[in-house]
Amino acid sequence: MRQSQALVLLGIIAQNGIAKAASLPRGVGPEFVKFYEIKDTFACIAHPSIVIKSSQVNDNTCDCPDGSDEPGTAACALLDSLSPVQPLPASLSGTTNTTNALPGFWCANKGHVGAYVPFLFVNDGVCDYDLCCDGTEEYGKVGGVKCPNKCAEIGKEWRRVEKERKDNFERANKKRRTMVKESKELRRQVEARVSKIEGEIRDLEQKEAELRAKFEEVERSERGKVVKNEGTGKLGVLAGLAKSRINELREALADIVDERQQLQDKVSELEGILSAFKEEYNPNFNDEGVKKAVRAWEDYAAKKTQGSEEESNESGLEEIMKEDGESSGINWNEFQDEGVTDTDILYSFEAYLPGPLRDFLHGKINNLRVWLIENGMLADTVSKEGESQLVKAAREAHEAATRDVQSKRTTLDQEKRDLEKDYGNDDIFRILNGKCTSVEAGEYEYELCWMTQTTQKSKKGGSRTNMGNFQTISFKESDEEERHDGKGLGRGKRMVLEYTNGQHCWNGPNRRTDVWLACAETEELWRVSEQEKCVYKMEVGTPAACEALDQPGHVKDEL
Ligand code: MAN
Repeated sequence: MRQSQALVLLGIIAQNGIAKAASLPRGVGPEFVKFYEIKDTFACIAHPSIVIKSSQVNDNTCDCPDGSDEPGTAACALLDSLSPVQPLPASLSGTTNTTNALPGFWCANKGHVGAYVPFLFVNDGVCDYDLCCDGTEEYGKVGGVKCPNKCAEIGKEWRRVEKERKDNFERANKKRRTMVKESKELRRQVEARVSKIEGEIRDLEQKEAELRAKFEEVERSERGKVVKNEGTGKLGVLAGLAKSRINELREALADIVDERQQLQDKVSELEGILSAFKEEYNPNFNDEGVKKAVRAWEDYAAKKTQGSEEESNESGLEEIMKEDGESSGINWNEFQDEGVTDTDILYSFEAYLPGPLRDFLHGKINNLRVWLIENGMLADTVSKEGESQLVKAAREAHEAATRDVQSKRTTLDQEKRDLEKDYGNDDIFRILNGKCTSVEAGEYEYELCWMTQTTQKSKKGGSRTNMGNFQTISFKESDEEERHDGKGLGRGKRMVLEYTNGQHCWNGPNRRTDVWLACAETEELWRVSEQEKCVYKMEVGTPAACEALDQPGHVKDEL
């Protein structure tokens, strides 16, 4: 008796669509399990106020307006917002949202990756192995179709391909890390240049100020027709200019000597290594390469002992680099303090005056003349064309210094702008900056030059057409099938380098190119297409784009 009651109960459970034991209604995906728990009734997922009998689940009739009562059949496959209004007891308006609450028929695909199959594919007489390798979507045997479970072999092949992609992705990522290091080093070099140039500018500005003062002084003195200078007379001015030039050259020489010393230290270190190598290598091993290296070292060492010229050069350089003074180099005072002025001939009577009085008088006359000229009482006889050699030299020296400062400032601005430029995350495109990669497509050869411009050139010849200048980095959504060779953008967010404002297109816009990037081990311009007239799309593989996790080939651990 007890046994027969139990059988009846089992029969009831078996009739119900909703799972009464461990099993679920056919086609329910893992995230929807909670809606199909053991109950006698079923509440439509998007309309829980609509409750139907659990036996109506998967009975091949669409009862819920959201199709959730048919997870395992194609009964609600054609639900869409254009469907006629459903009679809905719980809806006051009588209208419903007719979007299906379920994404499709769930194929568990044990041994591979589970997936949803569109409801229309359920029992349509076709084995959809690309989505449903276990063949469970064809349980109706429509037209005698039965789909054997192929998950073992499909899953194995899928894992092999995914592993290969994952390995590729990891190698590409490793390359990216190297590129990041190289880019960082490039940035460091630019920063070092910036601080060096800033120092040089400070020195040049100081020199420029000195030369300006000197020039103004010379000019002022010339106006009064009395030349009085740092030293006196033209010779004094020229001596001053020559002195600063020589100091400059001496400093440059000192820098070069320093650099040479560093290189010599390195050579000595390498010689030490080779000498130890020669002593320690085992001549009994018949390694031709090692023997050759030892012989080469011996020849080098023999030649080296012959030349001792370096030292004498060394002492010559030391002598040149010594500060100028009475005992070395040029004694500038001799030239600057000569005590002779250009107007001494005119004013030679001064020569008969005692020294201090002569200087006093000389200064006063000069100042008076300058004052008279500056206040318009005496004609300024010195025009630029008619300026003396002395003023000319001082002016030119000052102008040259001004030019030097300006050119350094321009270089500094360029370097600073470069530091501020957006080279992408981790400055990654710094290392690619200016490098180019090309591909032939149709009648053109296309070229992408990183961070500068894109161009096309007809294979028949002619000049390059600018297809855009690098403008900015953006991100866009790609929705492309993944390719078997991995050379494609796939699906997901992709980095896009926008090149705009290229050569004007006849009857169209200025050319522009969107350079779409995907992660790849090597830099490669995969393909180019003209999306619309003079608007181009380049698809490019590069390790630089390997940072995003949704890149094609990136494997999530789904198994
Ligand atoms: C050239 C090329 C083409 C472009 C036409 C537009 O032939 O730049 O890509 O479509 O000009 O006239």
